[in-house]
Amino acid sequence: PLNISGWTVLITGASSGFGEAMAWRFAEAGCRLVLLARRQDRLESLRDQLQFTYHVPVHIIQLDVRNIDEVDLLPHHLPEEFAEVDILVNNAGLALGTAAVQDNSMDDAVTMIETNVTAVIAMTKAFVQGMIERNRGHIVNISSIAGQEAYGGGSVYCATKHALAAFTTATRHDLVGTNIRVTSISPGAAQTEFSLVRFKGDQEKADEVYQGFDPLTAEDIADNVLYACTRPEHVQIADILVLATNQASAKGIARVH
Ligand code: NDP
Ligand code: 8X3
Repeated sequence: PLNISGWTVLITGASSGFGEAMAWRFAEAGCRLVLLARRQDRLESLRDQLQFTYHVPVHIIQLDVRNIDEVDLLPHHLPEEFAEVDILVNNAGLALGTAAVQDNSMDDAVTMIETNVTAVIAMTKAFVQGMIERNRGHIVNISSIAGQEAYGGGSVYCATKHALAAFTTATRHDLVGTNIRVTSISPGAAQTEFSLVRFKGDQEKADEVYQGFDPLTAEDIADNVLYACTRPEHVQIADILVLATNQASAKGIARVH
């Protein structure tokens, strides 16, 4: 495998779930980390634990990725030792609600589109410029099975992840003559704060999503990201679709116990 020790990795949405699990795995691999999310207290505690355990440099950024003017300036505001981002993981994202199309909240729709799509376009533009100059880099976009199939009650979320799938493929086309790799990871049902956010803090409803089967964990997804990033330089993992064992499609879940 490729040794990524000393590489600089920027992870959006590092304050919980997949992003947090990836931070641990990249730290274990000896990477320098830039961790971004809105919840500063979570990031501070994660930074302290990572530095204590792995002694790697960690820089935290409190930012709402929907603030695309700030995103544009991010590469210029990073401390010098973190400025050359080698791996960008566009992970921050969310689903809000399970409304049918006639009941969609336009506020929720705009939040999902801005977070899951617009922000990824802005982050990619901001960081790919330096990657092209250095002819080195890896962009990992966290998509979803919802980027490959659409389901009732998920119209906007599925539309955002389908948009992300198209953006990821087009990004690969634009960068095909460079050494920059572009990867999409598409998880199925994974137990993180995702459902708690989707159901706006209703823990009972969130728990129901995972009842009766063993969902994926954040660590499973972090494993996939690390796998993609540590392949030899001539190997570009384009897309990984990863489901729970008792899952065949987004809603095709067998609840067996
Ligand atoms: P979590 O809710 O646990 O984590 C989401 C992360 O995104 C948090 O760190 C959150 O931080 C951050 N985030 C959300 N909105 C913003 C924002 N506006 N600005 C900055 N950061 C933001 O969920 P997951 O770890 O499960 O989700 C990560 C990604 O995986 C998402 O893109 C999701 O769509 C995708 N996914 C999840 C699946 C699942 O079943 N869990 C399956 C397939 C894909 P903070 O609130 O502190 O800003
Ligand atoms: C999250 C998985 O099936 O809820 O992206 O859309 S699903």
